[in-house]
Amino acid sequence: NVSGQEMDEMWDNRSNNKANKNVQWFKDAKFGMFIHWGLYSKLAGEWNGKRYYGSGEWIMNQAKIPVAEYEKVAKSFNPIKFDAEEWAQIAEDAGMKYMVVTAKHHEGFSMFDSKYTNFDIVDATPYKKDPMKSLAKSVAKRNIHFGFYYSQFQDWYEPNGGRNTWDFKEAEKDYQKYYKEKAIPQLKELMTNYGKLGTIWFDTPGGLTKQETEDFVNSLRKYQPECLFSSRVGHGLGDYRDFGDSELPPFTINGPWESIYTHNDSWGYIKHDLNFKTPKEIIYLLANAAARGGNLMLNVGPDGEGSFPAYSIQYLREVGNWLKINGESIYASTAGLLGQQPWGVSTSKPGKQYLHILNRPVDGEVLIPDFDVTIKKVYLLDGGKELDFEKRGKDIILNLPLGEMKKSLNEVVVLEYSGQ
Ligand code: JFZ
Repeated sequence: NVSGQEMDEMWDNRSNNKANKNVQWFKDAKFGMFIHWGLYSKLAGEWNGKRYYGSGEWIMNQAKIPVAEYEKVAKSFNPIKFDAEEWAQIAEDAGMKYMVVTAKHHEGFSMFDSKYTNFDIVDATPYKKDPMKSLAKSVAKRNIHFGFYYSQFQDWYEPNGGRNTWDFKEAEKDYQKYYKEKAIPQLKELMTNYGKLGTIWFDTPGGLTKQETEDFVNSLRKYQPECLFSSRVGHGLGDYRDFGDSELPPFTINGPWESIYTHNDSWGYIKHDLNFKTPKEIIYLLANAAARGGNLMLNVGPDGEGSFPAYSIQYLREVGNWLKINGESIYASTAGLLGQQPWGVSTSKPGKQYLHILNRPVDGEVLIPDFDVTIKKVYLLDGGKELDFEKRGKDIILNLPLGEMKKSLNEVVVLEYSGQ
């Protein structure tokens, strides 16, 4: 078992945690949308009649599709249903405060208009438009921070890019050349052509030494000094820490961080993956991330036509409805003071603990051990009904009005207090 401090130190090795002065928006945001969208979305987990499972965006690698074959997918990629306003509205209605969309994933295909390759959505597809232009605008209009995911090392399309071993020989790769001729110029395009960016979400570092990574990072910082970089830029040079899929840190972690989860089991769209997390499960993840001081960035995988899965639209709207009532307990909150309890977790604001009742006690009794404060008021966040409470030594006992709590999603109890 690692202690909270050890865990912190472990993460300090992955992220410098030198506070970027612009990181407060990120800490307050709590809930973001991740979007994986590329040519793999059109393949939807199937190649030559064979179904692939796991991560749909890895299909080129899973099926070892040669570049010459994969290029043909672009010729029929035509996401006519893509609607930037609709995507941004889904994020807003879900209560999400930032969005990170794949500009280029490991497959090497640019989902934006790039001068440095013809393997992009404008030059290589019948669609011929840059969806990132309108998306950036629609998102910014709603005061949601916009960002790009960019696979800076793995690029399976380029002879000098990382990790394509089925078309190219590792020994013949010149990573420096790839960074110089594609990754860096493309990142400059992303950082100068799409307005103000909240973050660049780098993924899986490689091919550069620590010094080279520092030079790489510094050369980009100048375009938008306020833009945050994710920790996977490598060598501890990111501005916030990322926890992997299905990895919620087990206790409070200081400094800015996010957990990334995907709505079903794949980042990129897979038509035979219907294992979508329910609104209750999403709220559970969101409450737990906030209770430990971090964010949840939840991924959705639109299909090759540009539509979100119907389940994602529906479930995200339900989460958004819950946040309209209970958002006060999430946004701009800090880690809870009560730790993990049998009934759930808490989040904090000055003079307040928000108790997220994730597991309702059968008898309605909620025990808050060892919280020696003067209570001013206890009430349900939804509707404001005051609750009875009792102090027993340093403990506090609350009684939930179970008969009146019929909703299926978890309720939040507000504890207003002084003297801590
Ligand atoms: C990477 C990608 O390979 C994947 O396709 C997806 O984009 C995901 C969001 O990021 O996969 C990773 C990389 C690192 C971890 C988890 C998934 N990690 O450190 O836990």
